[in-house]
Amino acid sequence: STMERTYIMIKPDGVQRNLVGEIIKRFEQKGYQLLAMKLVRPGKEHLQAHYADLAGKGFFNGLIEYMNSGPVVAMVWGGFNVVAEGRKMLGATKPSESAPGTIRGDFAVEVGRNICHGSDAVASAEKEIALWFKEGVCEWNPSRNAWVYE
Ligand code: DAT
Ligand code: MG
Repeated sequence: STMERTYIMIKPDGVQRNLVGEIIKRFEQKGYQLLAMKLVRPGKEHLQAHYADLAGKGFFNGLIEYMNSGPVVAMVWGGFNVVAEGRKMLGATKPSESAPGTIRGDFAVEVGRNICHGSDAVASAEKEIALWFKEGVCEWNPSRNAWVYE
């Protein structure tokens, strides 16, 4: 579709397993633009707000415990169709269904330890960016854009 922004997060297991650089590398090499990034441990209330849509699920409490177990890397990436393309790069929610070559397909085994998050739609991306980056993001014009976009 169009130029978009998405919220990408490296979950506590991704941080603990030293996959931060690997995951950032894939988005950076693809040609997407880093707009914001921080290492944070925001607490349960914030994580419950992030996953509010899943509050009725049986795995919700376990999900919040897992997400609260250590710092996460919160990022905003921009680019053409980056919401859907970013989800493709992460792979299916269940690593057992994630294709090899995707982040989850290459580095994760279980759904409850799937190492990364990506917004599922433009509207939820904007909601998540507002939740995680109340301070706003960084506006800049990458000089490489002329070599990524025609
Ligand atoms: P995604 O992260 O691919 O957007 P989701 O929004 O449906 O998937 O769920 C959010 C997270 O919750 C997911 O990354 C891992 C966890 N989760 C989802 N389904 C689960 C299940 N059936 N059992 C355990 N954890 C699950
Ligand atoms: Mg989701």
